Amino acid sequence: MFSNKEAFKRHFLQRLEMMCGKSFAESTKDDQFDTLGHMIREYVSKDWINTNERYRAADERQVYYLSIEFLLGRLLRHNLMNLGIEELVEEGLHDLGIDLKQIEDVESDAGLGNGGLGRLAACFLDSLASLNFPGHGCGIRYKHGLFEQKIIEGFQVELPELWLRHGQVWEVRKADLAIEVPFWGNVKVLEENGRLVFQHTNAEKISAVPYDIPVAGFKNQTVNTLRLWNAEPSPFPFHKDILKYKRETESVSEFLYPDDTHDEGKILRLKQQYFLVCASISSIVRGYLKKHDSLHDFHRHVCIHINDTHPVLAIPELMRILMDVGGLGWDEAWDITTQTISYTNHTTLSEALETWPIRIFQPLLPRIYMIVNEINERFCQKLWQLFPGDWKRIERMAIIAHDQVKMAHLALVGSYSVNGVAALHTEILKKREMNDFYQIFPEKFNNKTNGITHRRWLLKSNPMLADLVTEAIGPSWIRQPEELSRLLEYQNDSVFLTQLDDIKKRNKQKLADRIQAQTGISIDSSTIFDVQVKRLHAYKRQLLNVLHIMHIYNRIKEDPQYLFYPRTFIFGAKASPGYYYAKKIIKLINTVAEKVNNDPAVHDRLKVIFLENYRVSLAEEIFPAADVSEQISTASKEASGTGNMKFMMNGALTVGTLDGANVEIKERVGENNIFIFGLKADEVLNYQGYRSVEFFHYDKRIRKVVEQLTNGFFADVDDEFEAIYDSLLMQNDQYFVLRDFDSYVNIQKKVGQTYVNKEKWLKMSLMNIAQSGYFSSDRTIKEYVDDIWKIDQADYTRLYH
Ligand code: GPQ
Repeated sequence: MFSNKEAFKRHFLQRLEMMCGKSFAESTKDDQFDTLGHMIREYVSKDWINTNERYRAADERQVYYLSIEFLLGRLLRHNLMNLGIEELVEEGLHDLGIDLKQIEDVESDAGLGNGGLGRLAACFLDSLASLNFPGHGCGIRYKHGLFEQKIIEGFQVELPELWLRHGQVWEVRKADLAIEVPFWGNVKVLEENGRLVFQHTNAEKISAVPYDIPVAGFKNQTVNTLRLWNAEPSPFPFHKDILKYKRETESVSEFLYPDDTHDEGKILRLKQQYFLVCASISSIVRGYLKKHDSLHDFHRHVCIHINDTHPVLAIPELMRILMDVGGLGWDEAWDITTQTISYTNHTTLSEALETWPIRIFQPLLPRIYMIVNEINERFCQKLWQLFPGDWKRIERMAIIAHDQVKMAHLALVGSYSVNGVAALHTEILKKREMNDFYQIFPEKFNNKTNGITHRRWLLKSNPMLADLVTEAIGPSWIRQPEELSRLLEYQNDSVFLTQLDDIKKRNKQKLADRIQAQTGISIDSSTIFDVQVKRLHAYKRQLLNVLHIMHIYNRIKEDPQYLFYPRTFIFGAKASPGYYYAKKIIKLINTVAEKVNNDPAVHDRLKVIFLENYRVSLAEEIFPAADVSEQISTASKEASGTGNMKFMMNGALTVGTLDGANVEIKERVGENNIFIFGLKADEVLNYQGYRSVEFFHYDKRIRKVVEQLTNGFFADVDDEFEAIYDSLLMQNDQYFVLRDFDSYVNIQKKVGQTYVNKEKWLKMSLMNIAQSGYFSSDRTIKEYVDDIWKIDQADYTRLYH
């Protein structure tokens, strides 16, 4: 049906009438999207089946990437592109009077994630498939992904997100493959033939039903699987209150990250984690046993990767299956488990490391708790042998301590590989946060600097730039992104640089049009587009950006002649619904925007835009239009960042601290092609005697902006920003905002001065694009494959053409 344009048109019209029961003339955009989506899904089926058969026959090692988040975004154009039928479909639809762009807009983002961690998982799936690796995702099919953000009078308001409202064209429900997941109940210990047998009795069972989404590689006929589990009532529930049971069951896959301030929410989150793990591992084992008659060699054929600690129960769950179902003894089960599981850590912030109170864990997962307890006992014994009498150390390192189960410790003990997500981050893990563990398991630790799929973040989202690149250096960069470095030949080519400039201008104008349509605010595309888009968090320091804007505003007001290259500051950020402080920052950004945008005194020089509901599809419009990329976290706090890479790949210049992957970006582009400022990680980590009030007293620029938070400067919101004021002065500015203020103001001045020199700016921009190939997730995935998963590459090299 996609063999040529005419055949496509014919099939499309036929399918549309059959599916929707109406004529083409009566059909809506939704109908057209659905029809096209179903056609594509069916089209991939053949390759999907073939891929699975190929993997089965080759008996290759397969990877399962377990993640509580998969932030996929939209899939229509992505699939068309990867299947190599984009042009044909676009033209065919055009003949029928349909604009593919409009059809694309019908699709809701699959927003099954929060931010970087979930988007990384989505990029990895794309790279795995595009490189022909047998790697699949396992996640949860949340009914509601991350909330939809509305800004009302400057405040964030959260609405439930309804991505499944119109059904999902990409998924295939496989009810026959459902798995029963047990919760609560008791464990009976029996003795059978001199062996202990553990029976989980009186459990409440929830049915996990898989919905499979095909993950098509880039023009290579490989189609891997993302399996998302849906929670449904078990077909044979023995339950007194059946309605309550149904409600409670369905709630397990209802929301991503339910509010966990109270026990009820905590239980739900832990339930989700076990639900994901139990269903995924059971289905992996079931598949494995189709080809093998025992589990002794399981680890030779299966890798289970856990994306942060949310799926760490994979460790005791695999132990349980190996022992209770497979009949293996503890030692063998432990050997297999610890050769199967690998783990990625995504943060050094200790407050972000998960722990669960025993009082919740034990009753909900009685058998799993027994196993964790045993792992802990054995580990502590080992520690005792290594460090006899060092109680403090053993207490620090124990998996269960102070009535809490520490998930990161379980991950460190039960996996064979632990990786950080950028060089600096991994060093901090080894030297500080996880140093105790590094001392006893140095061989487990390794770094895998994050990456992004250049297919979505350049080829798809910035077609004009992608075409220019291909015209210049040919298409090889699409399969080998490091080839982008050949663009350096064009550094002194003024025609090329002018084209680069022209594309940026057009992308900026497109974003300006969208902003105008959405907010009614008109912005000038010849100003510098200075962008900070990411989750809202104190450590990411959106506040530093805002205080700088307030300072610029003050400067222009004091001195209308103040030399300042006109700028449009653009923000996009969701705050976690329970994160009071983050929500205050959103209100502050919007309040500053309101004031600045309506003051004729700064009219042509300063604009502030807060883009509502930041998400993958919006991000794809923003990165191509950015001049400046704000990566200004307090050094040592951002594990890697991945937005930084997307900006770079689209030619924006980074204003950043030496944090996360910014360090490696700087190494690649050289210090003259990036704007670095602020304290370094070791300075932050070893800072002695910081007193933020001193900066407030001695720097009058700081005093002025900080006072403006509460002195009636924003007339109608007098006490709105007290919490922010307090964080800076009363709580001694934990994230060194005031400490880095001066350095930030200076570097921003340099940004403005550099931009004036258009040619210089364009050369810097080109350098960033040219060096961005390293940050493709293809490189990252190859490193995971070579160093961690050790997948046999024989087949892949042959197929990778
Ligand atoms: N990250 Cl722990 C998340 O997006 N969510 C999380 O819960 C944790 C980390 C991010 C991290 O902050 C970024 O620096 C990384 O680039 C990203 O994970 C992917 O590794």
